[in-house]
Amino acid sequence: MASLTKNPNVNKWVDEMIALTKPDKVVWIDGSEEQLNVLREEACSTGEMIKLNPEKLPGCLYHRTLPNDVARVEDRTFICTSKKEDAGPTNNWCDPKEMYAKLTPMYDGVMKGRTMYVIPYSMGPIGSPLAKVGVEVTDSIYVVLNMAIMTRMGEQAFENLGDTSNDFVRGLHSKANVDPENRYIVQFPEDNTIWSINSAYGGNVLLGKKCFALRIASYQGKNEGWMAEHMLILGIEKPNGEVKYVCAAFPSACGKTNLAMLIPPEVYTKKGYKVWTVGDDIAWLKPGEDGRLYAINPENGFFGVAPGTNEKSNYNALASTRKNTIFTNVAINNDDMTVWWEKLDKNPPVNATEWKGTKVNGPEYIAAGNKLAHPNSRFTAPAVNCPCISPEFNNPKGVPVSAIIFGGRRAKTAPLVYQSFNWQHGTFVGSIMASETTAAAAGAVGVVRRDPMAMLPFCGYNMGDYWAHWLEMGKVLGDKAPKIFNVNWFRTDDEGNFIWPGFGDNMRVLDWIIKRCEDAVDAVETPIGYEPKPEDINVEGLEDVTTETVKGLLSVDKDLWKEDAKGIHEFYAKFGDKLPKELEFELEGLEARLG
Ligand code: GTP
Ligand code: SPV
Ligand code: MN
Repeated sequence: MASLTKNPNVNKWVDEMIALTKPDKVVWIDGSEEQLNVLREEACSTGEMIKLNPEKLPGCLYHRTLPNDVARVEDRTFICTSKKEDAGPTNNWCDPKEMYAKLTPMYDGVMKGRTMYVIPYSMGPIGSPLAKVGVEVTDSIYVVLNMAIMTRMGEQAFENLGDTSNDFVRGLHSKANVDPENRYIVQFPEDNTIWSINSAYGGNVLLGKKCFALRIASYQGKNEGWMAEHMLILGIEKPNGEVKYVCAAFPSACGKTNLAMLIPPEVYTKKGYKVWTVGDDIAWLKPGEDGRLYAINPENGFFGVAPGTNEKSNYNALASTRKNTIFTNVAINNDDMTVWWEKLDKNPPVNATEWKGTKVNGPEYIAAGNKLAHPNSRFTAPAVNCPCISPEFNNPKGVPVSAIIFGGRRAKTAPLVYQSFNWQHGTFVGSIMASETTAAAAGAVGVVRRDPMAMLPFCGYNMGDYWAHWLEMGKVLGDKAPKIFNVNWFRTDDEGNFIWPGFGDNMRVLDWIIKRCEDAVDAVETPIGYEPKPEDINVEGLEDVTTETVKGLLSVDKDLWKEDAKGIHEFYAKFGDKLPKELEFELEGLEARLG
């Protein structure tokens, strides 16, 4: 099939990939519905995808991956820069030459008997000065159909690139034999290149997402004066119609999609407050002409965690999945070919197929201690489906950011919310983030680990240089910089129950944050930062939470924090002289204030 572009750089690279992988057939993805329909039919005829109930879930498809291929694999993810220190102590590193030499034989002829799909895509709105183009070649229809939802895919991306530019990210993916022993997710930031092999799962293979929009883009952002962050973007509309935008960085499966789409509690909706979603996972941020920081969402859909999503916890996410959505590793209700996952409702299907593909009696299977859906099962839903998608979603300029919020899962240490003293201290607050691990990555769940800015698995260069870049951006933005906050929805009581109701009620905390940005409310200075006066968190309409509860949620246990500071010293020590001295200074300041 003929190429869709005259761009010689693209054509040369695609030819090289064809020569390497030797597919039987090459299909250029133009992005048309006709072409996508042919691929959907083909995938359903081979069993790769399953068509769901056309009345209840129109346009929806189901896919299950191999049980050994259900999450990102951080230990098999590499940053290959010529110098080891440019990848830094938190990334797996390998010399690019060595890595190319190791992987090239694995790709040699890997697409024999298969079709190669060439996917042009734009990360960011078409025509946006902040957008960037990628081309992914893959032997997976599942990847094509997901990229069709997650990105602006097809010929239009080549219009953005033009006929001569060489500024596109080259992504090579083959599922090969889906062999976990030979699975590699490799970024070559210096070559604008990503090679992924032996996986067919989400973040490992939808190369526009974590591999490009975070790992490669964070590296580009450092060199070009912008930032790529693991952040949601939301707009809070106030009763007077004004909209304030905030970005929030939480680690994987720690609540970004939920916060991005929240429905405020009645005390707020009846006054006229509303929340608009711009993005739920990734933000690209750049100073605008007015000197403020502007954010775009490079994605075009949501690759969201299914379990826990329901009418109450996230009405808007659930509504987004009712048409033209792909479900991965959830359970099927065979009576009506719909989908089910833990906490969707209280009625697991009796005639169920669990995520690995075995027919089971749902209630009995669960009673025996099993899960019907994998904990990291996901939906891929088009952003246009979201009832609260922001009118600014496609704005090529992005939205101006008033506040940046960090957060993680901490059972004890971190309070409900606090504000940093300034940008430099805020960078410190982001750098010391820690969170309990989740099912979004392979490995143990529930272990506390440092996850600076929620970027530990996604920073495409030395984290010390990344912090320096943050500090530099603060200098560029000056007094127009967003205010920086930290939140924790996950404090638990002695029985391990979450104390804060979370979800829609997180609006009560956002309210205080916005007021702080407007200088409309006072704060209390504590050793760790500014905290709300407990009575300034609105608890009207809450059943189990009083101002007294809030007071508890805001308490700072100095001994726990002193213990934490020791851990931070150890963590910082890994970075040697790459650690910005400003952060060392902030850590000393914290310890001095703790006494
Ligand atoms: P990634 O897509 O992996 O980056 O995840 P995410 O950060 O978008 O997380 P998501 O919003 O999908 O939430 C993951 C899990 O956290 C779900 O099981 C939610 O039910 C749960 N969760 C989200 N928000 C809250 C909250 O405010 N409180 C509590 N207790 N749980 C929450
Ligand atoms: C995450 O793990 O942070 C995700 C899902 O958003 S994945 O696309 O697999 O990275
Ligand atoms: Mn994520």
